[in-house]
Amino acid sequence: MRVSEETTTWTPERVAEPGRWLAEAHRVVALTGAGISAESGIPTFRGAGGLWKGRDPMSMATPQAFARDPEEVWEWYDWRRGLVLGCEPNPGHQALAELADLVPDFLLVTQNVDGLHQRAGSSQVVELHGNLFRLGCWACCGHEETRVDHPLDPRPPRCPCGALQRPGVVWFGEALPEDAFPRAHRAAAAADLFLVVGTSSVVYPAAGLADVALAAGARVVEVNPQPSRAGVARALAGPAGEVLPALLRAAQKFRESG
Ligand code: BV8
Repeated sequence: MRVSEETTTWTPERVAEPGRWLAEAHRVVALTGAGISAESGIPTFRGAGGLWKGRDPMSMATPQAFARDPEEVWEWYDWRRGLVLGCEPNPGHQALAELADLVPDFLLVTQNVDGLHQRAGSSQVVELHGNLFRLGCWACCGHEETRVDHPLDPRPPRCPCGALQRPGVVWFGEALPEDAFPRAHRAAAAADLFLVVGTSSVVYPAAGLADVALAAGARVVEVNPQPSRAGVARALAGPAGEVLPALLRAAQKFRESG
């Protein structure tokens, strides 16, 4: 793991400078990963334990797994929906929702499929990897629906076209939603400041967005107890639920001081 020489163990005093960067920025992008939902009680993909309900997310989140055993994969996502519905957004999600009111041009891009950013009040959310509560058609007929009732059913329901329905998420080896990544890429290329929050930065093309921002001259700030990104202007080594509210307060304080 390469750690920036700017790694700062998180303390409220040490977010003053990144807070000023945030207060002075015109175009900000925040890219979030599973880590921002960790304090809400949702396991990360590669965290300690790493198994969800005894299954490895990396082996379940593939079209091959669904083709092999649609009921097992469907039931695993149904379990995740139940888990997420029992969780609440945390102060990290809420801070990013408030950030949208502070920054003239803010885009929230998430790899997460749990919908917690929306439940925290974020309105503009680019979901690169889909959403647990959206259903698609396994035969790709184009039918989509959003279901928030739980449990849906232990077996995959049928699409109106007769094929199985599938979780409306992007599995490994699948293309991202056609408008999501280009929109995120454009915003990263135009950003003054790019926040990387709660991600191990190993899944592409999402992980490449910070490199796009860096190449375009943006400052990159990482928020993660175990920072991993290279080339960042500052790595705040702490939990998003504490660091993001402090960063927002520092920016608001700088703004108020005129
Ligand atoms: C694509 C939805 C091309 C499902 C997810 C071979 C064939 C095809 C593609 C590939 C291939 N080899 C590699 C690839 C590319 C592949 C990829 O990147 N693989 C990796 C594993 C090497 N990517 C893809 O397949 C993508 N598609 O490339 O398509 C294409 C183009 C055209 C046509 C056809 C194909 C699709 C990737 C999307 C996969 N779906 N999720 C589901 O959820 O079930 S990805 C999954 O990983 C989640 O979305 C998750 O968010 C994401 C990334 O993980 P992280 O969010 O970073 O989570 P992680 O656990 O890793 O890290 C958590 C971090 O939080 C840690 O750093 C930790 O320190 C930190 N943390 C912990 N606590 C806190 C905290 N931070 C802050 N606060 C805390 N409290």
